[in-house]
Amino acid sequence: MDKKKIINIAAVVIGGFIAYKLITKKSDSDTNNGGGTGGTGGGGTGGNGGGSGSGLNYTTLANDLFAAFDGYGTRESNIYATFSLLKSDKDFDELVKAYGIREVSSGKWNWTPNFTGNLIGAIKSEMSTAEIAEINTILKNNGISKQIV
Ligand SMILES: [Ca+2]
Repeated sequence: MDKKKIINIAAVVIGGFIAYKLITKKSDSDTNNGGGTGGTGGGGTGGNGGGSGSGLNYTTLANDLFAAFDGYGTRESNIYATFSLLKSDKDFDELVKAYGIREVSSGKWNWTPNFTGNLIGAIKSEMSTAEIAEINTILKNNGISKQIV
């Protein structure tokens, strides 16, 4: 085998390899045609959360309670009515949160000092043990595990 023949064989092998690559490349590009679409869509916008559940306006309820405490005496029936609207522990917690810390006047010229504190403290300041027990009964009957203690 002389050198010329080896070169010829090499040329054929290389030529064949190039031809093979060209064919392979063509078929690659054929299969790739039309690929790569998709990917649009995406997941929608996701809704607006769940609302507050009971639809109660806790600020209004807290204001009603404050009005019932403030000044001379206490409007107990208003307080019972407000607590009877609560239907869950969350309602109770939200009401306490909405009330925050307030100063309840003991009444003009009243020697008793004003009470400043949260809802639970105001109830204990304004109401008797029996009245607090009445509120706790209302809470329990409404399926609320919280109690005023
Ligand atoms: Ca009062």
